[in-house]
Amino acid sequence: MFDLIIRNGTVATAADVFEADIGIIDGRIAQIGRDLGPARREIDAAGKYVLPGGIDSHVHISQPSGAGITMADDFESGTRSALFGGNTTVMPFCLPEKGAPLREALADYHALAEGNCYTDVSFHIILNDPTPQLFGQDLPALIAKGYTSVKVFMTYDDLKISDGDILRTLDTARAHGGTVQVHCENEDAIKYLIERAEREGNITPFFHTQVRPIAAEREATHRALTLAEVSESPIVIVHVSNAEAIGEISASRARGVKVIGETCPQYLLLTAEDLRDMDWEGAKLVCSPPPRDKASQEACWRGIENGIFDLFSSDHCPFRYNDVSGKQAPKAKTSFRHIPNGIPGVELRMPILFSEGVLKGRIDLPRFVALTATNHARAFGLYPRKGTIAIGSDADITIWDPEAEYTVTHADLHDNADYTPYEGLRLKGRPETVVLRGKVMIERGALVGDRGDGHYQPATPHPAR
Ligand code: DUC
Ligand code: ZN
Ligand code: ZN
Ligand code: ZN
Repeated sequence: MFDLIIRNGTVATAADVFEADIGIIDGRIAQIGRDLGPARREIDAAGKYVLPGGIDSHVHISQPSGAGITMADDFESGTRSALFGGNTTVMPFCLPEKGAPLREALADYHALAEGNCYTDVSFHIILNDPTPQLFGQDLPALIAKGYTSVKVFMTYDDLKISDGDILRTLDTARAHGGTVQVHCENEDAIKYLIERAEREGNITPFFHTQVRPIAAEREATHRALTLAEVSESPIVIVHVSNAEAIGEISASRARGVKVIGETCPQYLLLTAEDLRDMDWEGAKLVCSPPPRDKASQEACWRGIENGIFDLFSSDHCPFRYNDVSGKQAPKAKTSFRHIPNGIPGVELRMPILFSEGVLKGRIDLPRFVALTATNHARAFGLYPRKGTIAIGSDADITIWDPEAEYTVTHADLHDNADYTPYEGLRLKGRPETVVLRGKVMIERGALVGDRGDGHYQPATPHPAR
C-alpha cells in the first residue's frame, strides 16, 4: 500500500521525459511505472509535468548585513517563498561574526532554522576568517559533518580573503571532499571607482553598476580560476553576469580545470539601464555583480543553452525597499555604496527559467531540471537523495502547470520583501502542487504544509579528489 501515488503526469528528470505514475512510501519514491496498485491518497497530474522539487543552492536568509540592516527574510518567510516557487530544498549561507568560532555560528543558524522551515535546508559556510586552525582542523571536521561547501569573497573589505588563503581553502576542500564557491570581483578596482564616482557627485543607484564593471569581474574570475588550476582543485564560480567571465570559464575548462558555473535570473532579465531609468528607485535592483547590458543577457542565455552553466540559482538576498532597515538605510541617499546589496527572487527562479527558457525553445525540460535541481544536488552533496525522481530518492516533487499564464506582482508572492524586481513580467507556467518527502505542502496553489516540516539535510563529502 502506497502512502501517495501521483498519477498520469509527464515525469521529467535531467535525463528523460516519460509518462509514469509515482508511488511514495515513507517519504521516498518506492515505485515508478503504471498500475501501481492502491494508495491512501492519489493526486491526478494529467496534463502536468512532474518534476524533482527545485533546489536553490544560492539563497541568503537571516544573514547579518551590517549595523541597522536586516535581511527581509528569515527561515519562515524565505522557505515559504521558496516552496511557492516550486523548491523543496534551499541552501543559505551561514556567515560567522568575525572571530566567532564556526561551530557557534552554525549552532546559531541551526537554531534559527529548526522548526521554522517549509523546505529542507542545507548550509554553506562563508569563510571570512582564515586561520591555521581553520585549515588544519576546523574545516576538515566540518566537511566530514555535512557542511561540505564554503563561499569565499574577493570583494568587500569585511569578507574578502587573500589569494593565498583562497589557495589554502581550495586545497583543504579538495583534500577532504568539500566544494569552494568564489565571488569574483576585484575589490581594489571597485574601491577606486567608488571613490572617483563619489568625488564626481555620481551617487545614485545607477552608479553602483558603473563602479563594478565587467572588467573587475573578468579579472577576478580569471584569478580564481588560475588559483583552482594551480592547486588542481574544483571550483564553483557563482553569479556570473557576462560574456567575458564566461570566456574565462570556458578557457579554464579547455585547460582541464573542473569548474562549475552559476548564473541567476537578474543577469537574464535586468540591465544597468533599468537602474538608470529608475533613478533612486534603482535601489531595488542593486546587487553584485550588477545587471549588465543586453549583450551580456544574451551571453548568459547562451551559457544556459550550451552547458557553460551548470547551476541556475536565485541569489535571493532580500531587503525591503520602503524600510530604513533595507534599501532606505540611513545613508543610502548619500551614496549608492550604502544601499544594501541584493535582490529577492527565490519564488520566481523556476517560473522565469521555464517561461523564458523552456517555452521559448532555448532549453528542453531535462536541461531545465538539471539547472534547477539535479546539478545543485550533485554539486553540493545531496544527490541522489535529492534532485531527481528515482526509486529510493526523497519524494520531493513539484507538479508543474505548463499552461497557467499570469502577470508577476509582488502581492502574489510569499517573501517578506515589499517589492519584486520583476513586477509586471508576463510568465507562463508555475508550480501547482509541491510535495516534500512525501508530504503535500502546497496543494493546487494553497499552502497546506506546516512551518517546521522542512528539515536540515547534511551534505555528503565528495569522494577523494
Ligand atoms: N553576493 C551574493 O552572493 N549575494 C548578494 C550580494 C553579494 O555580493
Ligand atoms: Zn556573492
Ligand atoms: Zn548571493
Ligand atoms: Zn528538525
